[in-house]
Amino acid sequence: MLSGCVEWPEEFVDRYTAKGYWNTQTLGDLLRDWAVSYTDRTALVDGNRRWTYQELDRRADSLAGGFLQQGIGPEDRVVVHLPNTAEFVAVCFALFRLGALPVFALPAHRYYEISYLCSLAEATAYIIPDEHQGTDFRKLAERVLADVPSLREVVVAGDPGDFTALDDLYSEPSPLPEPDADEVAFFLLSGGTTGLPKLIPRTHRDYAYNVRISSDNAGFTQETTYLTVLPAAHNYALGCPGVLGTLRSGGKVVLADSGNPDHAFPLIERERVTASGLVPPLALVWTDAAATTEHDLSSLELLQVGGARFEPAAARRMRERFDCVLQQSFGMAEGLLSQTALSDPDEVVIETQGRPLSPDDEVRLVDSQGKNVPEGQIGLLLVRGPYTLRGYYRAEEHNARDFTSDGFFRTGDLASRTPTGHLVIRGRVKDIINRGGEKVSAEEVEGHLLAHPAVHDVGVVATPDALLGERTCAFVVFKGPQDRSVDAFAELKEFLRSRGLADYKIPDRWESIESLPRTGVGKADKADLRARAVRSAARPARRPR
Ligand code: OOB
Repeated sequence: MLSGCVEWPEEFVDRYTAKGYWNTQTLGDLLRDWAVSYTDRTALVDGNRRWTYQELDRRADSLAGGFLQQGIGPEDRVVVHLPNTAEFVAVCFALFRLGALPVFALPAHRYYEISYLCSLAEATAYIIPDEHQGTDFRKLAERVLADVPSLREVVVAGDPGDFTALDDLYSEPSPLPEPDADEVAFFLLSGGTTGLPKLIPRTHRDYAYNVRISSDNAGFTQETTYLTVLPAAHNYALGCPGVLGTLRSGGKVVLADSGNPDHAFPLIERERVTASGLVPPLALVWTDAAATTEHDLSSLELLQVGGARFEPAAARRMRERFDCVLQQSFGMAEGLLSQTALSDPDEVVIETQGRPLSPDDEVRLVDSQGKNVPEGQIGLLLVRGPYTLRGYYRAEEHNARDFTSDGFFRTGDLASRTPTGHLVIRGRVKDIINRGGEKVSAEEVEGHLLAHPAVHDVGVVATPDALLGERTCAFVVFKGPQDRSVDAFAELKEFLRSRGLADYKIPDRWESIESLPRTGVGKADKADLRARAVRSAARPARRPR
């Protein structure tokens, strides 16, 4: 396995292979099979473009040849920063076939995240759109290129400016390297328990299994039309079952740039969409919009909701509003997927986050000493299994903390289990804000704020929100009393933007505080801060700009 990654111990390799979970096909091989089985059926719809399975397969080969000529080869890390477009899918398969390793950045990421990812992964190439939602990605790339020594190549989907055009890379098919299925296929980003995101290596065989079990659990077939509204670069929409699970089933993937009902509902009607995956805030918006829409949504058979806690009341309303199956989905880029089944009764779908998908997902719920809690009680969720990582990439120190000595991943989530084995996610101990499915590491934002000369100390916590579930609240201890104004917060926001932080990480609410409350061991008392944030939310917000 790629150096810097942690292998599964041999006994597990043998077990997962013997049970047929893992096999020798790479993700690139799978597309070859699908092109043979599904030939000229539509694989992708992107605006007015439609690619068949054969065309996607041809494009993947042709692009892979072009990447190779450009000097991008096996084990090269390539930061892929593309929105939901057909190019995203073609680029993924081209890189899978080469054994080059996509590092999936989210469309919302900006200079700070991208330069960090490129440096951490020692990326040789960076793939971008020309522009997306008002941002010129070529400008972003210029900055990143100047700062990251390993980066040699910027490839642009669209008008390349001074860089290389993706369209120019399509070339005559040439012999390609043949990566092994036990190798890393790509990197996902961790939602972050610590300051900076970590890279999660996913192998061909573990992810192929992930895609297989999740598309089976969702009942995907050739008749499936999946609408991709969340970023396809995120595990949930990529392969749970998402884009890859639809392609595996011979269905049609409709790529959308936004989940806004104004955009999504006409697409559902036009393409006769049968399934989609949403985060809870989007589920709320769809539920409201469906009441008055003039669009025909009757083709919908399955709506998945996951990424953050879905309140039972909201789930119930959605279940009543849409004449289709609701599926709760609890997952993580690190691996474990727990989803309700199509046949689960309403109460289970509304109240639980389903059951782990593999019979060999070993889930433990433990107390702070690592002892199993009694059945039905809340514990820290640990997991080990055939598609859950054994270690982050190049992160020995974190790995020592985030994994038990026998290889269980400490998810940082709190859960309980019903007598039927369904998981109910009850909270978490990791220091993140789950902003409607988008994960914000408190430590990361605090680090940036501490770099501002007026800031003496800072604590970032979640505050409850009716739409997003949680929003971010920053408690700031200023160095001087003159700084404690709304203007000072506006400046801090601007400061975070100027550092190139993704917009979703910028705190929604700001409070100044004399000093941070401390726990007995001197750490910032986040529980106290959260309680203060709830109290202050009852007062009018101080939201600069
Ligand atoms: C998904 O993946 P990530 O990596 O962005 O975030 C994982 C974390 C989990 O550890 C948990 O804290 C939270 O997001 N989470 C949920 C949840 N689903 C994820 N918390 C409560 N209820 C849920 N249903 O978010 C992800 C990956 C694949 C499929 C679905 C979600």
